[in-house]
Amino acid sequence: MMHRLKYLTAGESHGRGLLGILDGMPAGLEITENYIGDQLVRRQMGHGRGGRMKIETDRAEIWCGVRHGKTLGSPVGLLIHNKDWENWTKKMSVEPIDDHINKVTLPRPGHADLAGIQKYGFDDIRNVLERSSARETTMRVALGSVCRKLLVEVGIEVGSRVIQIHHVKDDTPVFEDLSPDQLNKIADKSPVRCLDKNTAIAMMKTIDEAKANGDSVGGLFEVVATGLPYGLGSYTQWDQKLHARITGLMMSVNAFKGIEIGSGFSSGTKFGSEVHDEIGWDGEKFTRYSNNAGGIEGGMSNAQPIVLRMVMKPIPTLIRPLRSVDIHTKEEKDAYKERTDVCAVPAASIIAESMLCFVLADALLEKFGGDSMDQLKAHMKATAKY
Ligand code: EPS
Repeated sequence: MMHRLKYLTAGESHGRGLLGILDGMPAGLEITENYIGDQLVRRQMGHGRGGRMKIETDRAEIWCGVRHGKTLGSPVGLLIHNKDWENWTKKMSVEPIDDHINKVTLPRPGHADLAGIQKYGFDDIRNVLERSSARETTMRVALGSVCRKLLVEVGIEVGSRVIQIHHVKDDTPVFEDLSPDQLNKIADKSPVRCLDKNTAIAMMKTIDEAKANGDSVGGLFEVVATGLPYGLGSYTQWDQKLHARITGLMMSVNAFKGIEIGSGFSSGTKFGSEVHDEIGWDGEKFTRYSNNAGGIEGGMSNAQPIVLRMVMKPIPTLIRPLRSVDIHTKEEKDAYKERTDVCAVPAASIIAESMLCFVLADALLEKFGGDSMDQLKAHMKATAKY
């Protein structure tokens, strides 16, 4: 789904750390560990997070691809150490060990556990859960922030906010004159990344109640991007379509179960005349009277803000576990439980921002090209239409 950029992550949740490579970035992009670190801090926040986030202070080291603060055009390599590793050196030892290690044998409904052991033929669910853990999204946010920096340099901003936790909804519309950066500044001050203070309090109460019941909750969030030119993506082939590329990357994130673009599912209950965004002319450029399309028409950006909504299911590790079966004895027992998050929806909104940054940077480089930032900017100045 990526055409010009490539990225790969590696690493187990309680292993030494996470590795990431981003290939295809042009030379001359200014990037620092502090810039990446600011995004990692945002991913660690949120009411309802578990004990792990108290242990980690996620920080990405730039190992390669950058010299004197600027990208070289070579692959950018990042490394994030897991602080928790020191508590897991035996259980997660790379070398064979003689000590007895308790195996995880009770698959959690909703997690990768059962399908994972069947697929790989493991007798210990830990071999599955270490990599399938959402810990991996730390590296996605780190690499995604390099893409974000490229977008910022050409005037594209990406932001998000939480609009629902369990049954508690925030119906506050985002004002048109609020930029994604301003949206993030307000949302980041809320422990649940929600714009309305009273709704945020109700959301936190719901999270606390779920915690008291040994349960977990999911929710919905909105992601927006502004400053886009016409024509990212294309209508000419299935894998060129911008919305297919966005949804492909978004749905690769743990626990993301659905995505809407613009007016999304609600457009199924409306007439065409109510859904499609009428076109105007302001003397210099085309304008729109609405943005129900969410910034994408015919698989291309249409110079309007991209507006997406995603749903995250409740995290499947439950402190009051569901029924399961021991993979060795076939006895019915409660599922495996371990330290977990009651709610990770605020963090999920940051991960979704990062995924959108990958797609937009990729589509931008595909359309405008350039081996360096100067070339990319010159190509955009010469041909981009807004
Ligand atoms: C996460 C780290 C994990 C979990 C969470 C996300 O750390 P640990 O397993 O040590 O508590 O907190 O992942 C899950 C709940 C899951 O089911 O995968 C992180 O860094 O975001």
